[in-house]
Amino acid sequence: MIAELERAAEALRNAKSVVVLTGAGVSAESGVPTFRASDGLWEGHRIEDVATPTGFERDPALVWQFYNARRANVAAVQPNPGHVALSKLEDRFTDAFTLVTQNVDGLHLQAGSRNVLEIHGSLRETRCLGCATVENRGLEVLGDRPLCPRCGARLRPNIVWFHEMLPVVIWETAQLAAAGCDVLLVVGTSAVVYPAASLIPIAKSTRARGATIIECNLTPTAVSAEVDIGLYGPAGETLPALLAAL
Ligand code: BV8
Ligand code: ZN
Repeated sequence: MIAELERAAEALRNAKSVVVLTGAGVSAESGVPTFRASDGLWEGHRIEDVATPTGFERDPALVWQFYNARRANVAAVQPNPGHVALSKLEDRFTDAFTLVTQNVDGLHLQAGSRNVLEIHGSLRETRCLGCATVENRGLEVLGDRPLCPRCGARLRPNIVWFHEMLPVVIWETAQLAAAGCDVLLVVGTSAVVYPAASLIPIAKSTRARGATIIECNLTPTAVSAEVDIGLYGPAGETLPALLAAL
């Protein structure tokens, strides 16, 4: 691991622009359940029942119960040393650093990361089905049928569900950053959800010699064969170690 750590530090030292892609694994040590740790069930619910537009149409109250439970969970947790290490890494790259996250828990922002692209939305935000207003409601638990204070229509979580498009400008920005980076750090993701996972081939293919891909994960993943450097262990340990090796 030491040799890999030194190779990863060397790649970062020589990088002009860095992109990080994070998934649920970076928040695991904060106590936020990962998405796939269970067998395709998520907090006891089937994904199609709680994280798809049809699931919301079928039973909006169940979906709001699921998201209210996740809001309450995230309200009770703190960023872990992995989140903090990524915010310190950004300090070293000033404006050539983009953190793309699949997570909706807001813990990167809470840890001080600044250039954060939340490509799957945010637990803190609601979106009105009537006037489309997006509001940051913090992590207060909303009822199971919250209504828009402006127009009275039903609210939904401002989250990208399965079968939904990612927010266009945010996703375009993420792709452009990945296409132009020297190092892509992939942290705590099983890399099976698309289009998020496509940032890896994008980073590898669009530059003359491709970016250096570093994977920081508890275990190898579906993309481990494609990465240049693998740092395996808890992100709360590997990321601070990587920062210290810089
Ligand atoms: C789209 C918001 C199309 C919800 C999420 C069939 C039909 C329809 C679509 C598809 C299909 N087949 C494929 C698709 C595409 C689909 C998809 O990718 N499905 C997957 C399941 C195969 N994608 C979509 O539907 C996307 N939209 O395709 O639209 C379209 C096109 C044009 C026009 C209209 C529509 C939308 C995808 C976004 C879905 N929303 N989140 C919410 O969060 O409430 S995705 C959800 O999965 C979470 O965001 C989560 O982050 C993400 C990915 O999971 P991971 O983050 O990777 O988490 P996971 O648990 O899997 O892995 C954790 C990793 O960490 C593990 O490797 C573990 O080892 C590691 N780990 C654990 N502990 C630690 C650790 N590592 C380090 N340290 C630790 N301590
Ligand atoms: Zn409204």
